[in-house]
Amino acid sequence: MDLDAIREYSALHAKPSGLVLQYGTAGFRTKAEHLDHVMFRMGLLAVLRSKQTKSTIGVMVTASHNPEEDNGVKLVDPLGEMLAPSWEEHATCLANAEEHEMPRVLMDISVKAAVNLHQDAFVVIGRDTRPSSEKLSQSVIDGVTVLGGQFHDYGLLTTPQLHYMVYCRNTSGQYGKATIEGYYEKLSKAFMELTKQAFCSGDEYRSLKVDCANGIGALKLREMEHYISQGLSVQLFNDGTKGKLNHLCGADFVKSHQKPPQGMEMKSNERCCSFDGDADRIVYYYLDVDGHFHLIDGDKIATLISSFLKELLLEIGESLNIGVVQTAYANGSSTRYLEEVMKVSVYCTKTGVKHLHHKAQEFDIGVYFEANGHGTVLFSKAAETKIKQLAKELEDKKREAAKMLENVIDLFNQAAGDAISDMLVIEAILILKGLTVQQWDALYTDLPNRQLKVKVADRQVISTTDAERQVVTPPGLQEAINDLVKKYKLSRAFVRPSGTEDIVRVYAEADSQVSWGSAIEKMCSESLTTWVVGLVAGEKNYFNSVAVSLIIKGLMSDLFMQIFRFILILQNYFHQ
Ligand code: NG1
Ligand code: ZN
Repeated sequence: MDLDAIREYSALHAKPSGLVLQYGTAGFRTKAEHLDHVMFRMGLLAVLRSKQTKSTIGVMVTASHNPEEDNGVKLVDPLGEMLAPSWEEHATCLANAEEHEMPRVLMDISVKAAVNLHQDAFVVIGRDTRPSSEKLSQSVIDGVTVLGGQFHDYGLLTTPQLHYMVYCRNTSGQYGKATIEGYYEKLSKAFMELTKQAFCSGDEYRSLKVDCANGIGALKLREMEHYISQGLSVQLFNDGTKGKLNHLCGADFVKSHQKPPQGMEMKSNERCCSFDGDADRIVYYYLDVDGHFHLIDGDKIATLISSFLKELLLEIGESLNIGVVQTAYANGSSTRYLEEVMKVSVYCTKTGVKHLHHKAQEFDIGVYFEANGHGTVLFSKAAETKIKQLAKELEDKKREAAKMLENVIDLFNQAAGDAISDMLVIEAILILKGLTVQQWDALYTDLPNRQLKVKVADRQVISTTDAERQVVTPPGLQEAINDLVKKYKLSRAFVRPSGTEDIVRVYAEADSQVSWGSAIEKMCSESLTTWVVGLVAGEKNYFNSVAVSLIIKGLMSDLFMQIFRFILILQNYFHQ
């Protein structure tokens, strides 16, 4: 390790002193102008990780659904997975080391992780369309080269495409060709094979409107369009030619506001979907004839996919086990439907795809989706081999089903949740089953729910257990939630600190039959008074329990939202 060269280059990417960042749920994320040193250092770290694993490592420059001014970076491990937890800690230490300590911290990491510094290193880099991404990815490259690593810069890629490239490179091409054409060819071949036997082929099934969040998804879908045009016609909106990335559009906006994105022309009953800014999430939606908006989120995507897979398995007569993995944000109706109607096993993990991915690997077929539309399906090696063998051996209908499964395996991105790949799987299923978007939506009815962000002085005062469904600290908060929840039918609420933003998230859902009516105003104002009193008296915890109380009591009320905004304004006032 040439420490002098590292020191010299690092000075060109100097860390603002005192800045502390954490490698969170999806790497580092903050305002782009604070990230130059982090990028350089992640280039260094990627080289160490590559040497240690003797594999290609990925570095993706993106802040996904966050505003255009933000950026972020995450490392991709050899099989296309998220970085191992012990290396997340190394990443945090390295990013936060003050300038003069950085070379020592780098050495410490290589000693702790037993990195053979003589080993070769190879790093692949991708970036999204943010204005800041190009320069930041150059800083990553500086980090890689100063430590003697080789690299390939893919330039503009969706996040899941970079995961795919890493996976291909570390399996000697067995998973696919590590080029953008290789990706398009693999997916489009599987999609066309899968849909060619489809019975129904009316226009209604073959056209889809896609909101690309003004992000990378638009560029990549446009490149891919002609590969799939015989099976599906996509009409792109928010393609980045006019609007701002993720602004009033994209999967995160649609899911959290439960309304259509701006810039999309929707007619009733048309099937529409939204990607997020780096195209690893997707949600569907439509307007009914009365103009009501219907959201089809990750939970319903998981349900559609698992019922399709289950039918195919029944057809071929194999009892491969399917597990569906969700987080606490999954709507209670989806969990009930999966367990009680479809009779599949459902598991809950902590938020963040790395947790879901890990759990899904335990099954022959692991279906995982976050409610926000981030997810994929994993097939174990044994299941894949078995399916391939059956596709050769079986006859007639059984063989057809096995072949379909074979194509489904190829169509899913097994390295990471992927909006393009998930979209093609969903479209294929709808075509094959002749399902309209309304019929899909009608599988079950979501419980009304709300998710809010709350700014607090220190989000770390909240710690949780039981896959984030129970609060451990501060004391008394879980009891307050329990007291509220038990008053309402099918209700559930939880609070957890975000891993990607400096906020606390509050979630609540309850049966739509609950009468919310006239008591809301009174309850809200009572709670507001109590909260202000609590805050003045220095009871920091009070805000959270009151937020839950408000949410659960006022679930259906616009008035509630107004009052809640008022609370936030007041809270900021008290924090000044
Ligand atoms: P945090 O900020 O930890 O809640 C959010 C999403 C996650 C995941 C990550 C990474 C919710 C409630 N949380 O995490 O599901 O997608 O961002 O992008 O949607
Ligand atoms: Zn994303």
